[in-house]
Amino acid sequence: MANQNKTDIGLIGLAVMGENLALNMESKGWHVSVYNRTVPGVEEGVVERFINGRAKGKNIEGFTDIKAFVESIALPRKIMMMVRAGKPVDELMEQLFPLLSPGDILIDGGNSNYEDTNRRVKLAESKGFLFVGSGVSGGEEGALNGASIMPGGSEKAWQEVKPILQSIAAKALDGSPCCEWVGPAGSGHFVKMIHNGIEYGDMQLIAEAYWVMKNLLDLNNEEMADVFEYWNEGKLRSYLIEITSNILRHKDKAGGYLIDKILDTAGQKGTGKWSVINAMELGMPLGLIATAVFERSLSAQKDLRHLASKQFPHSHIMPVYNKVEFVKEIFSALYASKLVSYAQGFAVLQRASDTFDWQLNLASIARMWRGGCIIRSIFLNDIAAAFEAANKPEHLLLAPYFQQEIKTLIPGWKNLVAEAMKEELPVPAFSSALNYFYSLTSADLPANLVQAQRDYFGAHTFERKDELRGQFFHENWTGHGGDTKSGTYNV
Ligand code: NBP
Repeated sequence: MANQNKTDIGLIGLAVMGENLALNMESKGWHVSVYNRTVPGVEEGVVERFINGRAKGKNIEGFTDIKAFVESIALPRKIMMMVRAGKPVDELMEQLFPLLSPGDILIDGGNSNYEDTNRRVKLAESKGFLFVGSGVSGGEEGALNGASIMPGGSEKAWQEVKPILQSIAAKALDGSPCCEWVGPAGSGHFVKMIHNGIEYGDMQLIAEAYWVMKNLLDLNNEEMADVFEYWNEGKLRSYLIEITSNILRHKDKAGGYLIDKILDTAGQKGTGKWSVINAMELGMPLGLIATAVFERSLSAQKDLRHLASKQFPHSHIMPVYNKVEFVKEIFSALYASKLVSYAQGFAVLQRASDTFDWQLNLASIARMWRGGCIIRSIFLNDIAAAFEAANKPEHLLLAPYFQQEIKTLIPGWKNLVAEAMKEELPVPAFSSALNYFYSLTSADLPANLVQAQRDYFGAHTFERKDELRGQFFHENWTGHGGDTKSGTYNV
């Protein structure tokens, strides 16, 4: 590379992501410096273990001294931090600042909160450095062989980091790297957060499809795996559908299906929750992801569910279904609900872009998610195409292609939800999506009554159908209330 003595990039944090990213970079021809904090007696030897192990014989230099590490990197330095999100990133930045030169670039590849990234971009720039907050998706495998990388922050850094980040990114089927500049400030981490939220939604939807097949059709694991395998050849083709089929077929050492032995309590690390909190802050519906997050929380209340199930045993009519036709309805519910989830997620991205003036390119984001990441799927091609159309749709579901798709899916989708409700089988994400769809497509909703109630008890005012928009009225509903209005504001 350009400078024979100095390295091209430094990487801090040799846990699972950092190690694999360093190896990925090296395999693309980059000369890499690595550093890991050494906690005496606990983490001693992390760097040595890597250098003498997986990095042996490779163009990777290991450092246990942070100053020597920084000095080993060519100017302007590019230093990628792959450490635990939160305080560790701030601590590391404080350690690095005195060692850096003007124009050096810090890249945070961890799952940082985008508001932290907003703050860090400003802080680094105020000191003459550049800061890139980049979501990285794809886990261990993606880190090693190609991840989906979503960088945002100091735009001046992009030309410098682009060759390295694009070289280690996954490639979509058309060969384009799943890494493009997202936008300013914390936009890269915001996009990664919504990616993770969508991942929660996809997983819940697939779980519901599995649950309906198992409980209403009595399909066995192999039969369900066959259905997912078949779906993976069509419009639902995606990483998560593919692994679901593999999971259903998997037998443990004792010879039984492992899926039947796994306790039904789901964990979470918080990015789904963050997506929902931020959507609420922006005043945007993100009901499908919220449902997925809450279903994980409810699943974790195993003892309570056990107790409640004894008191309210579900009654099943158990009609005999035409299995082939019913599987088609499950497909409709899954595909339509997935469309709703992505439409909601992209609408949140658009609102964030407008609110924070990020100028997000939604088509480019959809393309970045086509490879490397957990939600990769061919369906993202259609989303990119919809956002690239000359007449950009107001909402993804209003794009001509998706309008047609939804129209063909509605009969099966609503029938499936109705059947599941009659059989007392929970399908919260399928039905949340259907309710959102019906609300979205209702010119009139009962919010007039909500406004009347708000005005009745709190003088919160309302607009009228028979007056111009933007005028707010208060009614003296009881005859003994005053005329004083509450201020109009949104929270
Ligand atoms: P972890 O999230 O488990 O973080 C461990 C690393 O952080 C170690 O290298 C540790 O150093 C370092 N670290 C900590 Br903890 N505190 C530090 C401090 N104060 N100063 C310097 N270093 C510190 O590792 P990971 O699973 O590889 O994930 C790295 C980042 O990537 C996280 O933000 C994670 O959310 C994100 N991410 C992870 C995945 C995944 O699949 N695991 C996928 C996508 C993104 P030590 O060895 O000295 O303790």
